[in-house]
Amino acid sequence: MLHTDMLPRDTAVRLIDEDGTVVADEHYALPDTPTLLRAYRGLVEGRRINDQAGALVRQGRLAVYPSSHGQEACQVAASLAIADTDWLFPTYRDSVAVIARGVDPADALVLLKGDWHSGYDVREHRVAPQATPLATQLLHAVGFAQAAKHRGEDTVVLALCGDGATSEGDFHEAMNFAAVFHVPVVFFVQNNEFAISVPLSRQTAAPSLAHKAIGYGMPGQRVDGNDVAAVLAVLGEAVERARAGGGPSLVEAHTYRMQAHTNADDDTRYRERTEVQAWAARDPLLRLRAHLTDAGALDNETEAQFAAGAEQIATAMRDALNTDTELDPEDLFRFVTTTRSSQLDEQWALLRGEIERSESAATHTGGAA
Ligand SMILES: Cc1ncc(C[n+]2csc(CCOP(=O)(O)OP(=O)(O)O)c2C)c(N)n1
Repeated sequence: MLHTDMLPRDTAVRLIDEDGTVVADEHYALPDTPTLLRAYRGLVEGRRINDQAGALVRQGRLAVYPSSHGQEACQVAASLAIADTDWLFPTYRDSVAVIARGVDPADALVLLKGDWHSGYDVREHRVAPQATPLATQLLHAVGFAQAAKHRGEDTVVLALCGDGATSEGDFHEAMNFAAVFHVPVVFFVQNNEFAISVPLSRQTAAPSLAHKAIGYGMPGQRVDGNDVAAVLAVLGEAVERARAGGGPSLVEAHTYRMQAHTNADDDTRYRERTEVQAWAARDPLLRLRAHLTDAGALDNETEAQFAAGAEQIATAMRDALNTDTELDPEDLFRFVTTTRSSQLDEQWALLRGEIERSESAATHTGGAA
């Protein structure tokens, strides 16, 4: 590959404009209508999942929820761009991508309820646990993809991270190892402009995050992260390159986090409302809806069907998360290691003693301890 082929374009790849008009591209083709309709259904469901999770936080049913409102095009494209046999390595903000991949919403969200570190079987849908320590999942993804390559499998790993995570040492190590050893991994950076309150301008002085790729010796591309068609096309090419033995690449999607970092954050302290409003006009749902409607591919009936499907998911989330769970405190020690160490036995004995003391105190005082 020529060095210049590793450089991203000067502007992000876009296939559908903000008003729904198709943009002709010399290299990337617009996905076909059935794929775009499937993506649109994913966007409708993703938005509903984000709204429902936010409501569950306000009701005290979830401790925290990092919303991907505004980033749904990236979430949906990430799940659609890979094959069932591929693997996804997501972050805390990628619940919609995890659910779009087939994980039960309630199982994905119990982590944020505080019940489990990861409430789903990672093997069932080939989705690694959602990582909170920034960029650690990138190293896991690279190691996993390298192992699959050694076993002779054609598995591709799609590793997600945010703009802030690109400043971590782990990001550097993952990129470098992947490029040197030609690992079948695609790094997908959702640049949503902020790492909590830190803007992109304080994160990097590079022309774009995609430009970092050439420094490691892999291709980088930038894409309009609110254009699901473009994200699908660019990610699709990167995934197929990796599968064909062409090695890793980096895709940077330019998008925007429409809500605060989490419910624990007040974004009015570090960004202007006018900026947020300007991005509302670039909403990924509105754009694809305009395109599909103009193309005669989306009518009211289909729209109502998608909305009803999304409502069903929201109802299932409410039902599952409004149910009080009975947790066994010993589970804290059960699943740490395959064989329980004497230290863990000791810690469990200490905790069990505490629990028994507080229960007997409650019985003697005739009420809660
Ligand atoms: C190693 C590490 N350092 C710090 C944090 C605290 N932290 C949590 S989210 C976050 C911002 C991450 O921003 P970005 O990577 O852009 O992702 P986004 O939240 O915007 O999706 C930070 C600093 C962490 N989780 N892990």
